[in-house]
Amino acid sequence: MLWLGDITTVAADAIVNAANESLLGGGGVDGAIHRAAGAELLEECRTLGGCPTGEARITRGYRLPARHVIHTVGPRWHGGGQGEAALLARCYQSVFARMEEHGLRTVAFPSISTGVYGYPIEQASRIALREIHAALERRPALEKVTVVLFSPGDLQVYQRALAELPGAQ
Ligand code: AR6
Repeated sequence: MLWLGDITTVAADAIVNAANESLLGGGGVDGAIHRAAGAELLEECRTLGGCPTGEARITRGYRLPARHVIHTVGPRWHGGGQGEAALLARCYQSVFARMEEHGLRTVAFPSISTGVYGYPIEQASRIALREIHAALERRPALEKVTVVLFSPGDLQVYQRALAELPGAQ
């Protein structure tokens, strides 16, 4: 379920992009996904008209090994008092809703919001794993969910959060 590496190399029905509301690319994992997928991804994103925070939009994967990209927009961290936790949870829920609509069974997530958007990773990891666990219980069509961490330190944080997740073992 937890993997250390580059999400652009993952072959799955979908990989998730931590995008911004424009859906027109950026730095971090967003930049890496657009570089690896090629210019056609940006062309398709231009047709979508953006995406509000907490929602998700689906495109093809183009040159990626993944068949689709599900773009979601995580919340920027403003100290935790502006609904950040609920918005982050909605990102995960929105991705699973798009998967169900399109009959997708396997997905890889990055750690949404914990880079440029500054969400503390200890808190974000607990929300991510709680939502993934809930989706695996509620959605029988869901086969495999991976979280791809980009540094050993981030992987350790998620491993600790997984060990503490109620009902996950
Ligand atoms: N594979 C897996 N994870 C990665 C990769 C990769 N190739 N590259 C970075 N990460 P971020 P955010 C990790 O900043 O915080 C963009 O400019 C990274 O180490 O990509 O949601 C968008 O356009 C971190 O743990 O996303 C938005 O403007 C995690 O991915 C803004 O950043 C998320 O970091 C979104 O910020």
